[in-house]
Amino acid sequence: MSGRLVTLEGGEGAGKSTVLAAVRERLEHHGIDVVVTREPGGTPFGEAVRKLVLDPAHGGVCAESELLLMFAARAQLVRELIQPALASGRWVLSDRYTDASYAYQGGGRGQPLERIAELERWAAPVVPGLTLLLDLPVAQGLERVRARALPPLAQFDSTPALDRIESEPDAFFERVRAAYRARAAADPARFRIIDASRPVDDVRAAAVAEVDRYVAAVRVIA
Ligand code: Z5A
Repeated sequence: MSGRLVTLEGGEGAGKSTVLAAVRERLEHHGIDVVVTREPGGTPFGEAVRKLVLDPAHGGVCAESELLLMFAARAQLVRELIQPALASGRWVLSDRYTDASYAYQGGGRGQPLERIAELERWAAPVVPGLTLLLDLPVAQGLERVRARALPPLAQFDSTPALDRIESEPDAFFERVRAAYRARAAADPARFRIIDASRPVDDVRAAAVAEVDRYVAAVRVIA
């Protein structure tokens, strides 16, 4: 089998990190050699960009800068990790990829989708074979993230430590969710929507079942 790119997407607190290990294990169970990465990040340069772009100290960063930084990190990741891995027959499992730019910078910030598509064609031309979209109501996801971000001594300080994007208002995340769902509806062959509002074990089981179906389909083609 040749290499494939599998991506996990979703809004805040959807459970991507929680599901990632199960997806990786399932791919390995099928005898697939998997490289796991994340966005923004995944390379030393990309991780430095991640720190910069999520730093709440940069509250005034404009949407154009944010979009370009996401693609700067991604261009490096594609060339340094994704393309070499796929070329050697390995699979890549990424916690977020280009769909996140359509959702956050497109839906959330209102950047033109055609501009994002142009950046994608130029800087990140690798298309995922499977994208698992973990979808849940915004309020439920934010509740999870805010609970996680509470400091250890929350009885003395109840201000959650949120990054720059997590600090956006709820309406921003409603637009992000709508943009993700629109992308999934437009490309049902690639996307699988998973109801992430359920208990962790159910979400993991649904993700693993989608991985099984995808691997079986790829083996038929190969
Ligand atoms: N971003 C962007 O704007 N444009 C781009 O192109 C890209 C990214 C690539 C960093 O991403 C930020 O960058 C992100 C989008 C933006 N926005 N922000 N902020 P990230 O993926 O690193 O950060 P994140 O989306 O904020 O990840 P997250 O909050 O860690 O979400 P998650 O990985 O989906 O969730 P989790 O860590 O697995 O779970 C969150 C909490 O919920 C945790 O305490 C779990 O124990 C709990 N949880 C998880 N699942 C469940 C279930 N099923 N039930 C109950 N509790 C659960």
